[in-house]
Amino acid sequence: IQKIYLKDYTPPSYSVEKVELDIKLFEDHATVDSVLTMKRQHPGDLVLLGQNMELLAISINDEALVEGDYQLDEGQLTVSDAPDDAVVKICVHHQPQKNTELEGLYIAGEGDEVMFVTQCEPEGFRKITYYPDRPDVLSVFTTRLEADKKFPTLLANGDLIESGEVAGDSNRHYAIWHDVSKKPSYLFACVFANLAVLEDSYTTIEGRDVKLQIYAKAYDIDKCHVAMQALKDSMHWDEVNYGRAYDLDRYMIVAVSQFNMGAMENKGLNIFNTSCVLSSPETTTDARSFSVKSIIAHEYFHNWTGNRVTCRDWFQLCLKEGLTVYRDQSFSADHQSPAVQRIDDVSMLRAYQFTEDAGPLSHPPRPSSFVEINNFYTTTVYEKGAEVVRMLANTLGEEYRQGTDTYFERYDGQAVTVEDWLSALSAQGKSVEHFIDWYTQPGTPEVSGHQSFELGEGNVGKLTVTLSQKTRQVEGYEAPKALPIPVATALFDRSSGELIEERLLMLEKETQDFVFDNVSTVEGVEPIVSVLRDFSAPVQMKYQYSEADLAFLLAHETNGFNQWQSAQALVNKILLQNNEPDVYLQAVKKAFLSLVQEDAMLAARILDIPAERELASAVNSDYQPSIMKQKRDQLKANLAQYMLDDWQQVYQQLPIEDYEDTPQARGKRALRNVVLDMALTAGVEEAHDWAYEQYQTARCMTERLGALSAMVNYEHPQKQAVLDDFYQRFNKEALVMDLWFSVQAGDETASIADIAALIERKDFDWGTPNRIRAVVGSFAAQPTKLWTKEGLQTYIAVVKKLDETNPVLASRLLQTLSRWYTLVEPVRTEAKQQLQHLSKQVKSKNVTESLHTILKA
Ligand code: BAL
Ligand code: ZN
Repeated sequence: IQKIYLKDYTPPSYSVEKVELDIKLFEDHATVDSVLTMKRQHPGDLVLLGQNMELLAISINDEALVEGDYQLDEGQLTVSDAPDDAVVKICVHHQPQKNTELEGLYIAGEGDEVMFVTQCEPEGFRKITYYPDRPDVLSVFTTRLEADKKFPTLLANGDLIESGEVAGDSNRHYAIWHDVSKKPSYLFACVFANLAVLEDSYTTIEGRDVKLQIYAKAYDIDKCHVAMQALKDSMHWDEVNYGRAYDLDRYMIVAVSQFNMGAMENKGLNIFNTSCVLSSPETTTDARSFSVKSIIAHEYFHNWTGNRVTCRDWFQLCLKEGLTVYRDQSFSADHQSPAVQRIDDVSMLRAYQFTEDAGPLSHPPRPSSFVEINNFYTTTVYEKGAEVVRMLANTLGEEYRQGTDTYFERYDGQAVTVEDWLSALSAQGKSVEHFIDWYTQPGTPEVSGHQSFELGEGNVGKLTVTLSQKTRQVEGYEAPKALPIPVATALFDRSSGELIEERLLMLEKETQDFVFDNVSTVEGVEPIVSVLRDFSAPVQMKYQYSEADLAFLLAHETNGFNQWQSAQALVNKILLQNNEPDVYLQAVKKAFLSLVQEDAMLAARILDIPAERELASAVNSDYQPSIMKQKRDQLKANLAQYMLDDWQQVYQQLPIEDYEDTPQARGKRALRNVVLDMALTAGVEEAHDWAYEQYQTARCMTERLGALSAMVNYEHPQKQAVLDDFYQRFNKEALVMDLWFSVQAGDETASIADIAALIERKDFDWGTPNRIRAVVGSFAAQPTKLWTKEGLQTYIAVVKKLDETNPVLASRLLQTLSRWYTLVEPVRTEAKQQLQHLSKQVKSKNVTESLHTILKA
């Protein structure tokens, strides 16, 4: 297995000035004829990459090459003495009908619903034809598609310039698309399908009329309006916030059920997992619908951050992903309570990225080596990458926007590096180039801190905040350096609860004192500092707070994120340090009741108790899932009991209302479901009736699913009847059936055998990652089941099966087991043995690399 290193990067020997593709789809195969107009740029061989295909013919400047004129091994075709100007013609043959990997050109769906689509990022184009398939080779593509007329929808990037019937064959037709923008091959896309289309238009700030099209199955087309509106909102948002307008006359989105990622930003032709584009109140929860909007925004924002300015090599993946995630998070924060947006982003970061960084898969946002780049589409590259951009933006303040303008002006049409990005941001005068260490150093820094106060005359004093940082040494990396860590703070007067001062502290050394002079207090009492407001840096913050301090901040912080964070810190003291719950219970009840009217969604979040998976990431040895679960359940039960009288009152203040898609209405629905769950935990008898009533009268999926989950999790006598009813109502809706599977796999009372039975069902579709994730994801979220002999056997069997058909997905699922070595015996040894056994059976590069890394722990 070959490892690739960033330090070995060399620029391509040849550019591709233009490329003409002719892709013909037949009943059991496809042929691809391509003409690449190549030009030498640097000394070296002419290298083309290709996999899983048969080379039928190759010529250079119309001279046919025969074996011996080129070398072909391990997916690389090399011509050693090619001319400086080379028109390379290639003809290949492959079978997308047999391609189950969801990469390259592949089949999706079955029967009447069959379609063929592409996924090229990162290295799928080489499964379509031989090509210099690397992100720093940009070219202008013209694509001819030809197929049977049973595929009336023929789409590729750019503009449609011609279409018609194939001469001499009235059953076949063709379409020719031309994309004027230079792009790397990973942004190529084409589609052969039978789809309906929802159309709209948008006029850019530059006056360009853009045709907007969302393609989906005819029966799904009325679920595309949310996405269409989000697309228009995103186009406007990017003009206002980043000064970026769209640059083609057409923007297309295609919905496909079988897709490994959420979506893909191919130039002018995004391909979306149906789960990330379809939305309707009856079939889609609020949470999912909101993420549809963010993902639409994410892919649209890539048009500038990724497509027009792209990555020089795949080590720079976080350059486009971190920046684009930061942009979609900012967009989303403008469409709901910003505190809730931040809470959700940080919860996700802590539950997944912190866990990844705490184990053998730890890597920096810009890794320095890889075997299989598909294994690096990680939360570290995406979410930690976004946190680094957030720190840059906050550090630069108003100069951030000028910095991004410089980035786009300087590098438009180029393939660049993280260093280029930092250099553009630094061009206004304030340098942020030292943030490069955040991109290259792995591990989550731990920041500890405390404060001291000297009171002077007239209740005015000097407050000193001492902060220290430490990052663990990750094997294979240099000794960790001190990083620039922006710590947003606010001082509060302890007696009045008033905010005194806000300040951004920049911790750059191992330990630093920050002095607040002349702090006026009301009664001379030491002020309290709220640190890391809005989670201003992706660190583990260990500030010396007493329970009383945290209760104070929960009551008085004006920053909703830090209010929530104070509740979380109190929970951690109970679950991880065995504190008594009294202070937490009082403080959280008070905060909850004061937030209910003002921000229902935030009120619901204040009751959050971190998921078992997140709690586990803080435990590095002898982790006992059942003990952790017991403690967590106990605390939840305590809270539910403590607020027993509130649930009824709050639930009744939240009657089912007509569906509205506003932050307030979504907040009320979220709160209603949380309160229902708490009431059931508290054993409120009537709550079973509320659940049943809510299920029956639900006007949208958030209400119906909330009720269904409550009835399933709390063993309602009608549990099976509502599951059957849900099935009857929605069994034609694949995405809703994913929820049906997920609720059952997440049912606390379900045994491993019950989960295995779900996997064995006929409608557990091994070709559709959404369905697999629905079951396996809910299963893996329950450590008490996953970390058992039978649990591991069931989980690993899924990975093994997918290793053969969909290695990208197999490897991602496997990564969930990366913390096996932290488990208490005998599960630790059991897990190790099962993983070792798996390593003898798997074939794909993806799973092999992940297993190798995981087993090193
Ligand atoms: N570029 C892969 C999918 C995404 O991040 O948008
Ligand atoms: Zn992306």
